[in-house]
Amino acid sequence: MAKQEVILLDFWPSMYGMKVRIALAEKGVSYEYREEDLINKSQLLLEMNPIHKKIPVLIHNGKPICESNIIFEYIDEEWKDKAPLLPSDTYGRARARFLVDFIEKVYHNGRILLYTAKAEEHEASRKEFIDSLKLIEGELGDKPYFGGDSFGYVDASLIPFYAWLQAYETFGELNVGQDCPKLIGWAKRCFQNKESVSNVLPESLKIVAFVQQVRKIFGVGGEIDDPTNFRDLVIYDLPIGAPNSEYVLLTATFRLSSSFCLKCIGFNKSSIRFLAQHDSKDFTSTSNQEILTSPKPSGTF
Ligand SMILES: N[C@@H](CCC(=O)N[C@@H](CS)C(=O)NCC(=O)O)C(=O)O
Repeated sequence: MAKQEVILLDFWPSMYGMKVRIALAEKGVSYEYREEDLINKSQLLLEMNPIHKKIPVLIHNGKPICESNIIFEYIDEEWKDKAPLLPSDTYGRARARFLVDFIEKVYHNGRILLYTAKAEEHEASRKEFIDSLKLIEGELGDKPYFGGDSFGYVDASLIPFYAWLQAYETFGELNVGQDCPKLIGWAKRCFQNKESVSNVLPESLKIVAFVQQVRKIFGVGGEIDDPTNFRDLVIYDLPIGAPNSEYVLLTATFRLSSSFCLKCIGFNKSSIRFLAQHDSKDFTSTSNQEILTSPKPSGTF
C-alpha cells in the first residue's frame, strides 16, 4: 500500500477529538497530531474546515474529513481490516448511531454544570444529567462493553467522559460513582483493558484545571471550597516523557496544597509520595493548616 499521510487537527481536552484519537489507536494508524489554538486558529484548520472551523479534522492524503462522528466512521471503513468499531449489522449500526447522538446531547447539556454559576440552573441540570447517565447505563446492561464483548463506537464516544468526570463532579457537585456504579465499572474496564483509551485520555486534574480556566474567562468561579487559590492554577505543557499525573500534580502544587489535591481532586498516594520526594516533605501526613502556612513549592522540577 502507498504511504499514507494522516494528520489530525485537534485540541487536547476535546471529547470529540479524543473519540477520533481512540479510533486511530484502535486501528493502529500512525498520524501526525497537530494541536490547534482555538482562539487563534491555524490557516490549515480554516482551509480544511471552512464551514464549521472546528476541530477535529482528519486530513487523509491531503483530503479533509470533518465532524467527529463522520471521521470515526471514515476511519472504521478505511482501515477495516483491524478492530471493527461499528456493528456489522444494519440495525446494530443504527442503534449505535442513536446512542452516540444521545451521548453528545448529554455532554452538551452537562456544560451548564461546568460553566454556569446559577444554583437553580444547576439543580435541574444535575438531575437531567444523572438521569441521562442512568439511561445510558441501562443500555450497557450486563455486557462488558456497549459494543458487546468488544469495545466499539458507543464505548469510544462515551469514554472521553471519564476524563471529564472529575470536572463534572467538582463543579456540578455530583457523585456519579454512587448514582451509576455500573457505568463507572465499565469506564474502569475500558481504561484498564484498552491501551487506546489509557494512552489517549488526559489526566482528570488537567481537565479540572482547564475547566477552571474557562470558568475564569466566563467570569464564573469561587463556588468550590478553594482555600489555596485553586482558581489561579496554571497548567504547564507536559515535558516529553514526564509521567502525566505526577507532573500535573507537581505543577498544580505551585498554587495548590497537595492535601487539597488528595481530598478534592482525588490524587492517589503514590503521586503524593512522588511529590514528597521531589519536595523533601511528606505531604501525606501534613495537616491542611500546615500546608496553607508553609511556603509554596518553587523551582523547576
Ligand atoms: N460536531 C462537532 C463538534 C466539534 C467541536 O465542537 N469542536 C470544538 C472544540 S471541542 C471547536 O473546535 N470549537 C471551536 C469553535 O467553536 O470555534 C464534531 O463532532 O466534530
